[in-house]
Amino acid sequence: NILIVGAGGQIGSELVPYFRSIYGNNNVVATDINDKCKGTLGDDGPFEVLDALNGEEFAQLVKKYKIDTIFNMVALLSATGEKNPQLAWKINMGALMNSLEIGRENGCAVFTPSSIGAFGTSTPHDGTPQDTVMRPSTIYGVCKVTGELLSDYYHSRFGVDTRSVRFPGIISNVTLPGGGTTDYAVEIYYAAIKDKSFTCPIPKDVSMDMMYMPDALSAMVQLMEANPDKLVHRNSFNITAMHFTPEEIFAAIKKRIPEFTMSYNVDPVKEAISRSWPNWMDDSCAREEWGWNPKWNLENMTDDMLKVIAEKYAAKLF
Ligand code: VAH
Repeated sequence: NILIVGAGGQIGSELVPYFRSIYGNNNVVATDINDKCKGTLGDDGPFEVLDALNGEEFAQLVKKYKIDTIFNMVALLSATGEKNPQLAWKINMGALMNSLEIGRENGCAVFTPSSIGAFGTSTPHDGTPQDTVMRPSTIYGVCKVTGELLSDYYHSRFGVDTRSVRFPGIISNVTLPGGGTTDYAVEIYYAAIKDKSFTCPIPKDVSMDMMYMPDALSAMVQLMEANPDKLVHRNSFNITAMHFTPEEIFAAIKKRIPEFTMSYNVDPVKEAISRSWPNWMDDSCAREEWGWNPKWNLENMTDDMLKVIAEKYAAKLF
C-alpha cells in the first residue's frame, strides 16, 4: 500500500486520485497536517491527519495500513523558504528524515521529489548535467541537495529503495501552488482567463524548465515501477518537458487570447532565485535508465490549461 504525506499540496492533491485510479482507492492512504483537503482528493479512499514531523504517529500509520511505499511530498517551496529558512529546514528535513527512518524500519520504498532548485549559480545553466556541481543559494535548494544525499545514503548504507526526480516548475489547474518561484507560470493562465492581463514577477529573459502535471504524475509511477537493476542513478534524476521565458508563455497564450496583455513588476527575491536555476536541464539519464518521455509541451499544455480554467471560471470556482 502507498502512503502519500502532504496530500494537500500542489502535487499531492493530484497524486492521490491518480494513484487511486491505478492501484485502487483503499490501497492509497492520503495524509496531511490537517483535514482541509479531505474529500477534495477525488474520492473517499483512506485519509488521516498526520504531522509528518511526528515520527511516532507516522510509524503507526505505516504499520496500520501495511505501507510498502512512502511518497513524501511535504515541503515549504523556494520563495516561502526564504521568508523563514529555519522553519523550512525543520519541516522539509524533518519530514524526509522520518520518511527515511520509518522506511528503513518497515522495509518501505521512499520517493521524495528534488528540484531544479537544487542547482545554483555555479552550476552550468544550459544543458545542466545529471552529475554536476550543486551549490544552491536558497534554503529550499540546501534542503533538496541534503535530501538527495540523505536518500542516496539510506540506499547505500541501509538498502532502502529510495528514488527521486529533480522536478522543474510544475504547471497544473487543480490546486494553486503556493510560494514557488515558478508559480507565475500557473498564475498567468488564471489571469489570462479572469483579467485578460497579468503582471509578471519574473524578468522577461529568464528561462526555466517546466512540466505539465500529467507528465509529472506518470514520471513518479514510471520511476517507482522501473527495474532497479537498470538504475545507475537514484536521487535524483533530472527530468524536464519544456523550458520557456515569460515572453514565450505570454506569446503562446496571446495566440489563443489576442486581447491578453502582460506587464512586469519583478520580485527581487524571485528574480535572484530564478536566475540561479538552470535555463534548461539535460534529462538523458532519466530517458535511458527508466524511459522518461514527456507528452506535454507549451502548445498542447496551453490549450488544455485555458480550456480547464475557462470551465472553472464559468462555474465560478475562482
Ligand atoms: C518552486 N515550484 O518554485 C517550486 C519548485 C522547481 C520549482 O521547487 O519553488
